[in-house]
Amino acid sequence: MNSYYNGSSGHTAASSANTQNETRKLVGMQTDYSHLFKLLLIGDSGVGKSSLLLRFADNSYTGNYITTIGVDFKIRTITIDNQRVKLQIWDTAGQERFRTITSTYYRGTHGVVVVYDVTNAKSFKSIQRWLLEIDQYCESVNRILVGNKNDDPPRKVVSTDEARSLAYSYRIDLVETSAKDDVNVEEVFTRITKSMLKTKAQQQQADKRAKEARNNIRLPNAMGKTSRRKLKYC
Ligand SMILES: Nc1nc2c(ncn2[C@@H]2O[C@H](COP(=O)(O)OP(=O)(O)O)[C@@H](O)[C@H]2O)c(=O)[nH]1
Ligand SMILES: [Mg+2]
Repeated sequence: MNSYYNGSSGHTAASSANTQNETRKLVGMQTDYSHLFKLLLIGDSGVGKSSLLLRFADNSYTGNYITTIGVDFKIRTITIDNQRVKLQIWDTAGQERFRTITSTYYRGTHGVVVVYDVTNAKSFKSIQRWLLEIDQYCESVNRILVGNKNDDPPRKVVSTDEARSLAYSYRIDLVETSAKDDVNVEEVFTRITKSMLKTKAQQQQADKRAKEARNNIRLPNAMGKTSRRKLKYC
């Protein structure tokens, strides 16, 4: 089944997935997953974002540029530590060429896969700019750096060491992949999903502690109202 959704309907699909989940909970029905995460693929045009998504979601590959006009996301559910995790993975519809990726695309995101092409130095240079953009839109989000097209050693111009040191300076993981030869693609999504699960558990703990603290002390603010500040994520 083709799980791509067209244009703006993707948002409807995303929110309707949440609503469906809520409805199922209300009527006591079982969902086939315990967690739903939104992931984004970000990076220069041509680095292989759509190819990575096709490989991960459909286990297929095409040697052509994939025109993703009007495309929103693909879904795959994976199991980690006995937990079913549904990943809703969004691909840019080529907007990255015009640098017009907007806050709408980032909204509600739990994780971002930031991709460069190991055979293209310019795409690696862009990484800092992409990371900056992610920071602008998301206060707290899991990120992973991916060096794709790592399947033709003579053409490789971004060394693993160079990429590793950039990843280290941003405190993020680096994985070198090949969507073409299916190398490390599962690894990328498994790793970031583990991080998202960890973050979610930490947030739930923090929320619980904050709730307990609020129940103990309610500090009035200048307007005499009780403050209920909530952390904003994406
Ligand atoms: N050698 C090689 N080529 C790849 C790989 N992934 C994608 N490509 C090619 O790179 C081009 C751009 O890929 P695409 O997925 O459309 O890039 P996007 O613009 O980032 O979505 C296509 O010709 C792909 O076949 C890979 O892992 N290895
Ligand atoms: Mg694409």
